[in-house]
Amino acid sequence: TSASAASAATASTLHNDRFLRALARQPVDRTPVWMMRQAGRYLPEYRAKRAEAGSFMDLCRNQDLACEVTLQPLERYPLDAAILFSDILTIPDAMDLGLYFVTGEGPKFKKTVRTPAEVEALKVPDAERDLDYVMRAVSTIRGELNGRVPLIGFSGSPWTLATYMVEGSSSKDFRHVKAMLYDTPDAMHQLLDKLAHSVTDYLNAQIRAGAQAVQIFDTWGGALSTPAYLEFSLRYMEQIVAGLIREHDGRRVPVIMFTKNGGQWLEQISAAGADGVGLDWSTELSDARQRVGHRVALQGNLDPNVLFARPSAIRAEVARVLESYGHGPGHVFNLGHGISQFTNPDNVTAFMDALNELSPQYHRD
Ligand code: 1CP
Repeated sequence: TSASAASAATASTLHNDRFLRALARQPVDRTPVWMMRQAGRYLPEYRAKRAEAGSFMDLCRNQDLACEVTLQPLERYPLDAAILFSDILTIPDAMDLGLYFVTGEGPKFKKTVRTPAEVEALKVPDAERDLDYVMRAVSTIRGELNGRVPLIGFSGSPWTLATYMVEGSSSKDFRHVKAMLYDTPDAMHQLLDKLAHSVTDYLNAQIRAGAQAVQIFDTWGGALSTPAYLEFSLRYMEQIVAGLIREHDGRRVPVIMFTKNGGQWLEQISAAGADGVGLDWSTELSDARQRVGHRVALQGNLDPNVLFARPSAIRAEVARVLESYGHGPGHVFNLGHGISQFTNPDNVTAFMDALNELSPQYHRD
């Protein structure tokens, strides 16, 4: 197919490798940047495509539409990476839990997983077969990017996926999943182990299809106590990282681990085998850098809600985040969490302008 031919042709040519260099803690001319949820509802062109496609999952399942919306933010902004347009909930969907979306309420599942018998019955999907639409999107995007910037693949962490599967929807208090964790820890471990195998297979399939880096989103790890985080979240991410393809097409495939509200566990997270660690805005980069030493690159951590302020305030915060990390390599600029759907796209322009003007000085000797 044209997509696989194109990706074979571009395997060795990457015109902008700042993002991969920063993750390898190699020198760059300016700080690379991408934004969590950079393709999405804050962009009018995304809303138009989504209306045309029908539902969100219709967008994800069509490789040409998924490719188009992946590239939309790159047409507007000087981003240093693209991220696959998909969702973390594709895995539980492939486990036949019946994912659907209710406007204004977010994701829901027809079936939940709460008892040992329900965990036992759960199948581990075969990513190449059951999530083939994701792999088609990855190779289509790689072909269309044509080496412009690297493509990031992603998955949810086992714990974060489990919160949706057990609760059956988004949650604020995680009551069912925490009851399960404390009442039947063995069943919870079995669920997380199945998810860890599923995620490993899924990310490796994305890497084989052309993803040049992968990020594990542990959005809800920060809701756990310290011992529960180490036992039920970090341990399974570590298991995944140990099973990933780390070199493909002659290049290292870096892994980024992002636990929202995980700053207090940075020492343990940075020892879990990832190349980069994502930080939300509650952890100061200067402090984080001291704590991890040279073990990992750091990604983050502008508060996404700074983008609701005026351009001068956005610029001041971008300056502060750059100064907090300080001079030298190893910083990937990002938001501390996903961009809000209510963000004015012009404020993102102000963010990018500030970053590109202010960051080069941090990369001179
Ligand atoms: O169009 C729509 O109405 C759907 C909104 C939407 C979008 C644009 C959802 C539903 N998912 C996505 C895309 C998405 N989700 C991406 C790719 C886009 C990009 O980054 O450019 C990624 C990486 C995700 C990851 C994701 N989905 C996470 C982890 C990251 C995070 O923000 O914490 C989580 C928790 C989800 C679940 C999910 N899917 C969709 C929504 C609205 C949610 C969040 C629900 C909740 O808050 O519990």
